Amino acid sequence: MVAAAAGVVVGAVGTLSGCDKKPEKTRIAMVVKNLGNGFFDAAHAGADEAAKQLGNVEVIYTGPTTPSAEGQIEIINSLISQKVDAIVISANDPNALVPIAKKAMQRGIKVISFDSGLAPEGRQMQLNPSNAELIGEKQIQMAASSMGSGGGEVAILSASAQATNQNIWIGVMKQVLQKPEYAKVKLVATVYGDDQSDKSYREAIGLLRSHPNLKAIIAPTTVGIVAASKAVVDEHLVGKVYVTGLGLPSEMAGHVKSGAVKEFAIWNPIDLGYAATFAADQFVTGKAAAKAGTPVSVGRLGQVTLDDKGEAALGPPFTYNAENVEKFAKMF
Ligand code: RAM
Repeated sequence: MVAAAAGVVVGAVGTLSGCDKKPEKTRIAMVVKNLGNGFFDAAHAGADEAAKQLGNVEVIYTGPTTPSAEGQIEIINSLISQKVDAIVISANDPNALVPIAKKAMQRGIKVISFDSGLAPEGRQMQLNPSNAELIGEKQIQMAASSMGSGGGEVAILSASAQATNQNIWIGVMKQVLQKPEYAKVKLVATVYGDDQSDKSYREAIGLLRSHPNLKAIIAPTTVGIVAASKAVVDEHLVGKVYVTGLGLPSEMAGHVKSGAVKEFAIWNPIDLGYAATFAADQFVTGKAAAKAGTPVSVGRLGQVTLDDKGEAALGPPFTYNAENVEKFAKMF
């Protein structure tokens, strides 16, 4: 890896060396929200697995240091001049990246968004980890069952304010809270930790101090859920405030043990990175097309079908608790 511009790191592999000859390998760039996030490290491992299986694919793993659309725009510009074959991106903003993504597509680069999507006009396909309704509802269910039958105040600690995926899930959560069975669950605040550990921790402490009756924090981000759990432990609120949301078993096992978390959920991030990379190669080789109803192969995971918005989804999220978290902590 080399620093290509202030605050932006671009993988150095696969640059054209002095001549205009196109490299024989298919180069797929995975652009993540930001580097240093264990969730995306796992997705990267999945991308490498797909590349190995496909044989002729090289993965360029890259992303800004902090999750911003500006950082990703700069990176995509550089990938366009490197003439990569495909960009697989988890977008920091659904709309701000559309013009640069369009430019990439005009130059023949296939653009697939995964995890956090781009608006339809900015990509050939969006691969969701799971169905958004399921993900949103699951988190409300977990918070309600952690709080018990009396319900109480709940707050959301999200990633960055423009993140496509978190904003969709928060929208679903707000709708689910209208259901009569959640009448006693009251959402009192939504704050943003920008998928940065320190900011997420500060926001969590802020929630705990400004809402003394808070009974649960839902963090629909693997970075936020760790920070919120630590804040609950540090404020001596274990047993009074429960944290739940989306986390990596490897990062959460200790917090299930501490009692800050009873249960949390996630899908397999290795599979998600694998499937997105495999699908990108299908577009590069002309085996897949951006058309509703079209099946796209995702290798060992079978195939997905594009809906009328060009989206497809993998399986349902899985729930982790004291009984199974250690086992999965070894995987991701
Ligand atoms: C963080 C990122 C990612 C999200 C997971 C659950 O790692 O925000 O986009 O899918 O959490």
